Amino acid sequence: MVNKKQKQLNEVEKRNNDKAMTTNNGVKVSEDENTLTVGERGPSLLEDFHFREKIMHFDHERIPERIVHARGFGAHGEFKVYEDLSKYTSADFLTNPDKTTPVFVRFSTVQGSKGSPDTVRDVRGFATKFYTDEGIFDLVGNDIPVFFIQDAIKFPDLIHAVKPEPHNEIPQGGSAHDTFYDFFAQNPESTHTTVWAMSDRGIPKNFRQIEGFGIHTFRLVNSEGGSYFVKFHWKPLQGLESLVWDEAQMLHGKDVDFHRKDLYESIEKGDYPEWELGLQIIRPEQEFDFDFDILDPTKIWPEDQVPVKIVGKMTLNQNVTNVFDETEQAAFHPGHIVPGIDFSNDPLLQGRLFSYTDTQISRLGGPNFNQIPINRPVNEVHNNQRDAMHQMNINKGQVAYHKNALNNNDPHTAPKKEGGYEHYQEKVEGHKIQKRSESFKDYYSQAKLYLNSLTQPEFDHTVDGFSFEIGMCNSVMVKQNAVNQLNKVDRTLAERVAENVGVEVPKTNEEVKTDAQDSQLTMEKFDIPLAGHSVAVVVNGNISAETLKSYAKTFTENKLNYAFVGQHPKDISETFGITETFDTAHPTLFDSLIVLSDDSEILPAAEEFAELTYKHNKPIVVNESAAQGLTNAKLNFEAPGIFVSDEPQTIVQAFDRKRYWSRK
Ligand code: HDE
Repeated sequence: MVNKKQKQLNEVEKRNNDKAMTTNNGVKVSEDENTLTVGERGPSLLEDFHFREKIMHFDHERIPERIVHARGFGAHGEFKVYEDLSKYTSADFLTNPDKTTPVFVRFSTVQGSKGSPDTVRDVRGFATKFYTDEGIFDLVGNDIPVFFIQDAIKFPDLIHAVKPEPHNEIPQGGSAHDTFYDFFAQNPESTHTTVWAMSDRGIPKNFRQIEGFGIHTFRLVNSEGGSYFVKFHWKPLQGLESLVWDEAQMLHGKDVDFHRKDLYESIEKGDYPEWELGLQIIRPEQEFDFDFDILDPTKIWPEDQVPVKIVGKMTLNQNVTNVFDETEQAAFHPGHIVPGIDFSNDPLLQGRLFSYTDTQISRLGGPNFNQIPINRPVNEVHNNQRDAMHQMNINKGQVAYHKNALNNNDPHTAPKKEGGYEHYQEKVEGHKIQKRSESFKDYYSQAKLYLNSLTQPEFDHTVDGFSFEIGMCNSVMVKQNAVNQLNKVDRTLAERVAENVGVEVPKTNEEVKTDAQDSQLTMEKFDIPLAGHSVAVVVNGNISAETLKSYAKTFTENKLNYAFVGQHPKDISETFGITETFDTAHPTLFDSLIVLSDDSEILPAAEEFAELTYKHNKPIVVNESAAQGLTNAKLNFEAPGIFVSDEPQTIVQAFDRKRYWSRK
């Protein structure tokens, strides 16, 4: 909803560049419409070097998409720490509150390919590149705090199970199919994360309102060599919101770019999304104090046992200039760390350390991918690595080895006190074995803990999520096995899903016993600011420009996005620069609805707009005439969140809740 007039102005500005077209060799091009031919209707000549170069370059425009997280969208920003954290870490960007560190963030889905819809049910990737003065730190996390597996060796199995099935390449962008639920049932370690993904967390409303989690346990190391276990969190200052599944599915068709558009337009408007960085810190001597293993990536550290310390803020304030050059070529890696941060022995993290460089070599065509602008650190790079595909530097000098006397042994290594990275000296000993630790074997308690933390509507949505996904499987055996798995977490969940998908309710109740409440904030508890929400104003009949202006004023004062929607663009005053018709606007694209009508009959399209907004539990305000005209629509005016008022301000009151779950 960026102002269209502003867009046009930007276009004109861009057009005012007077640059002659050249080939890649710098020769000016005089003709770019017609290939060189013999006569007007004769054969083409291969000596047309501009034609050959243009087609050759085009032929190679695509690079392999990411194996997972192919569909993504990125933006630039900055990070600032609130306080000096040198007690915990020597990392320069975490100890100096005056320092602004540039960042680049890429959000993504996991399952779908590059062109899949944004609003599928899936885990979202949340990868942040910090360009610190001591090198690049990548926090390559997700929007769900746990992962499906405990050991990296199982990653290809998980991904083969969740990706489109190989015999027919179906389904795209979703986990609602046999192989995923077969994996789920046969690999119980995936239970906790799957429960999160089937809850509202699997269908976030946008990227601005997701949390981020580093998931793994890392280490912070201070300048004295003292170390702490740490988990990283991103908390969105925009609050946390989700779609409803029916709405998400409609959006697959109405707007496949729903999430990327939201982020892009918020940043263009100067409405910059912000996240606070949180740390959960465990002292080394507390390592075995918990009833879960702190190295197990399928477990959270419950916030009431290990509180999240808020330490800094990230703001995304600049869109990329070119999506391919920056977002597509960004190469993240959990192994990109800086002095003051180190790894733990989490077996999933250890495996990732191999995978990410390896995948860039085939995706970005060789080991020089860190020379691509988006991947370059802001500090200087000096080493003896040379040559290889796509070398962009001209390395000077005779000497390319360490140690040397010919070049005064430059570049030389630097000890820790001069900023050199030294690995944490953890003492380890043991036998070489291939065995999962017994302490990783409780698969169900925390899944139950998460369910306990949900409000009733959120629990109902999770039942619906599982019912849809398991219901989409073809194999009755897979459905039954999946429900049997749920029975080990929560009896009510298993009973309701079994009923919905038509399989047996398991005979014995095997649900895990835990009364504890997880203090992880659920959607409903999040404080969600009003700014950035959107209103569709359906204009039925003749409404004066004055009235529309008074509504627009209220929206602007409250930082609400809005669009006037009518049958014809000309019905609505052009002074607003934003007009939509029933062909271009859809209730799923807005957070709320106002219906303004004069005495004319309510258009069927306006009625449908109101019904769908109502069904998706969103706030609705209608003026008196509209209320009288809408009597045949499937709306209950006694239900919560539907207001009859001629006052523009009522929409602010209606947004008191972002969704009225009790409506049905
Ligand atoms: Fe990834 N993952 N992953 N992953 N991952 C990739 O790297 C991998 C895991 C995550 O926006 C790939 O550059 C293994 C956990 C994000 O570019 C690949 C394992 C978490 C992104 C890869 C995991 C993630 C990736 C594909 C099991 C959350 C997108 C392209 C040990 C903490 C980053 C690429 C971006 C991407 C491997 C598990 C997050 C194949 C082997 C756990 C956000 O290297």
